[in-house]
Amino acid sequence: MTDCFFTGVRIICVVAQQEYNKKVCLLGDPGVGKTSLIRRFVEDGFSDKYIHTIGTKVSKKIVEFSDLNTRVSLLTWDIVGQKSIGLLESYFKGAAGALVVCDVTRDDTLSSVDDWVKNVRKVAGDVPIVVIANKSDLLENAVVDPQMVAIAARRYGAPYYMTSAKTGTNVELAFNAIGRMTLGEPPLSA
Ligand SMILES: Nc1nc2c(ncn2[C@@H]2O[C@H](COP(=O)(O)OP(=O)(O)OP(=O)(O)O)[C@@H](O)[C@H]2O)c(=O)[nH]1
Ligand SMILES: [Mg+2]
Repeated sequence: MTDCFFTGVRIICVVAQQEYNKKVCLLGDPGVGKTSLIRRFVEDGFSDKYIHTIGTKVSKKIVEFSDLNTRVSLLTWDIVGQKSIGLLESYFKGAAGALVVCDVTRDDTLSSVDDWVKNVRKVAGDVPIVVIANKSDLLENAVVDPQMVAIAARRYGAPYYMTSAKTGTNVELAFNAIGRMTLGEPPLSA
């Protein structure tokens, strides 16, 4: 909405900030770091303990895109990484986008990315995707080649980010990217 005021000398127009709520799902095999990425993004924290997610947890963080004069309440949906579609249907419903996560120390988690993208798009439609290759701090154990991540991401028209929930590297960038993409805007590059 735009309000205009006549001050006697000039007309001043104030464009009101736009506000949106967007649901974004975290997908990926068990243990890739979905819960840890959300914790880093929302609370700026990390724990080495692995506690399987049971049920669904929704967290909220407001993101400001000043260049777009827009605020987005990102509702991040987290569940355990099991692929049985019946269980996941209600989780995917209404998603405006998805962050699909693999673990750079486990090759099979990159192969699964394709299934996760298909499953979410089957329910939510052709929503924007961001591919995340997580645990980039574990350099000595890395088996996933960033080039392979790039090739996978290109198939979905998605950007990709090498992240570490442990150190925080690129986490904010990846979540901001999906936020912008839910508005139909391109992501900022890494
Ligand atoms: N070194 C390192 N460890 C990580 C990172 N992200 C997550 N972890 C660890 O990996 C394990 C699994 O992380 P979670 O965030 O629980 O994984 P998840 O994908 O939510 O797992 P499910 O809920 O079972 O699907 C935990 O021990 C985390 O501490 C990371 O970036 N670097
Ligand atoms: Mg979890």
